[in-house]
Amino acid sequence: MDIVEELLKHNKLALSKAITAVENEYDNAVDIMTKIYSHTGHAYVIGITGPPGAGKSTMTDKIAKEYSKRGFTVGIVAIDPTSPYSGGAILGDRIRMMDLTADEKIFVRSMATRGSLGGLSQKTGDAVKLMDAYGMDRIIVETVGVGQSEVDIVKTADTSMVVVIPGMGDDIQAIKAGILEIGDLFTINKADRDGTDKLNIEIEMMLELNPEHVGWRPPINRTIASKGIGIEAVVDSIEEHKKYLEENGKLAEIRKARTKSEVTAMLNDKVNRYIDSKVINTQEFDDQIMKMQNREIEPYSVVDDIVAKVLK
Ligand SMILES: Nc1nc2c(ncn2[C@@H]2O[C@H](COP(=O)(O)OP(=O)(O)OP(=O)(O)O)[C@@H](O)[C@H]2O)c(=O)[nH]1
Ligand SMILES: [Mg+2]
Repeated sequence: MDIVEELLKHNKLALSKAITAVENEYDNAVDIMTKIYSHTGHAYVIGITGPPGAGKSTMTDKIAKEYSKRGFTVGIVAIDPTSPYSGGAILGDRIRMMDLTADEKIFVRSMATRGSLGGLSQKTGDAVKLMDAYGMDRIIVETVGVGQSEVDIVKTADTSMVVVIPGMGDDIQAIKAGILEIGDLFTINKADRDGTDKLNIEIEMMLELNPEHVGWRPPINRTIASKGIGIEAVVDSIEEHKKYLEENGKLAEIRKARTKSEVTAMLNDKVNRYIDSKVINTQEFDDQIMKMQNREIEPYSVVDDIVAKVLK
């Protein structure tokens, strides 16, 4: 089958095959991405991040169903964490999201991290574009928010939601450190637990001190995701943020910045690969290094010469 043609006709098997091609860097991956690009830019992308076990998958499941109820199609990209924090979470995600596959309007795809987070953010971006070209109205990217790379993945999103839970103790420091800046929305999940009010106040105080959010005050919602409580309000908040970004021209702005950083990453990647194969891994380069060791030549002009040659 022609994967691109079928994908554009809303064939889920084609979508699945296209994501597999991108994930595994098959030969046809670049061709697929090239052909679908002009069909992207319609979906609205929501990033959901937060500490391990916060209920992100449960929440994603419920949000997708709420969107489906409102008549939207939803694609989900779940980043399978292979970090030591979350042993067994992979199977858990699959099981919890299993009943979503019964919904025609929803498509779920897990992506393995396999320890290569750098490449993962590009692959996540490609998976999102494939779902976008397929015609998904909303795309949710779920990732565990523990490191910078995960934060990068969330940058694929138009609206980012940070899920936190009461009783994290000092872990709130971790949220302060990196994730706070990216939160357009905060959701306190497991609000059936003690410490919800205290956490709410803490987040409010942090937001107070954070000058990033001019014009948009990130709402703090409370949910019990496992029971589906509070989900409608979360979806309302997401849609309000979308409206805010659109009405202020900010959506176009952040999407332009995203395109720029994506293309910059692609460019750097390509140039680095080229230099690796044509320069670094050559006998000539080895010889030059040896001469530098012996102080027969100096590296500065060598680098200038190489750059001039490569750019020619
Ligand atoms: N008490 C309570 N438990 C919840 C709630 N929401 C989710 N859970 C439970 O919390 C556990 C973790 O939920 P997940 O949805 O897998 O959490 P996650 O953030 O996706 O986890 P990782 O992907 O492993 O980081 C599950 O056992 C859920 O049933 C809630 O609101 N209250
Ligand atoms: Mg999960």
